[in-house]
Amino acid sequence: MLPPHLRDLTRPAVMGIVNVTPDSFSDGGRYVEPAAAVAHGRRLLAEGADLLDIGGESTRPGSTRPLVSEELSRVVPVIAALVEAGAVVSVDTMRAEVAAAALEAGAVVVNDVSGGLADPAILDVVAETGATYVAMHWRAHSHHMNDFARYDGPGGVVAAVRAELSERVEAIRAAGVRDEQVVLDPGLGFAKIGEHNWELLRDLGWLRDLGFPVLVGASRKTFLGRLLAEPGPDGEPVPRPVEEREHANVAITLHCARERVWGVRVHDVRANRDALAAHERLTAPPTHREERP
Ligand code: PMM
Repeated sequence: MLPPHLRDLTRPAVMGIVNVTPDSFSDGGRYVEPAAAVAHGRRLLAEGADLLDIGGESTRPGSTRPLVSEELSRVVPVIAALVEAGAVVSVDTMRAEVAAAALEAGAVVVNDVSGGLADPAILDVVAETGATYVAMHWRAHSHHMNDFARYDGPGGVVAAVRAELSERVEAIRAAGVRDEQVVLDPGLGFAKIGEHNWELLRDLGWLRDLGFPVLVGASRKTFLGRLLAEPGPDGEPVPRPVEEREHANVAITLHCARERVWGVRVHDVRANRDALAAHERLTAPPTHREERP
């Protein structure tokens, strides 16, 4: 289960991303050395991250999977060091073996982008340990996920993602995981084109209504790059570089706050925490009566 202080927040929890990978689309290679990843995690903590999401497998479109041994050696030492530094740690993995080792090293959240489809045994690990489990909407591994970005049935992408997440909830329950352990995520960019992401985000009631806390990960994704594209020398639109997409992401974070989302998964913790501080202050009940002139 989530630590109590993260269950009762009056704003979305800010999950800072630490990708210990050579090839993530947003920050691939920058934190592949354990010491660099730990330093980055500490920086995100100092900026106010409520929890850190540590991953050793890139899910960028087209990427190939690391060996289990590679994934383990990337994430476990970084998790241990950041738990030691006082962080609440989530492990971003689709593998039961990695989830088990990460929990052993002190992680308390398993963030599984496949929602238990890639390695169903991960659900047994979650059931046995009582860890919090983020189940994201997913259809296929990254090397071919774009082939599955079709939502032609009635109700389009929203109806399909809701139905597929509901099926995952049934499988998660069947494995013995308790509802209090579960968080759901719409999986922006995973077997989805930009239009699908915007449709899913517009009004998150469809997801909230499933009855679980919601996590949203829009940070630096391709659909924001396309939104902010400008014409290049040949007149064709050039996507905004990954590190220049944060203002748009912050707008999505504020939308998530209004939509009563439980958490946002972000690269730039400072920018998102600052925006949420202002939003919280604006929406809090007044603390004092206006003074008379
Ligand atoms: N996106 C990425 C990786 N892990 N986990 C969850 N729960 N939700 C997401 O949207 C998500 C994720 C890919 O982004 P990255 O390469 O910047 O980490």
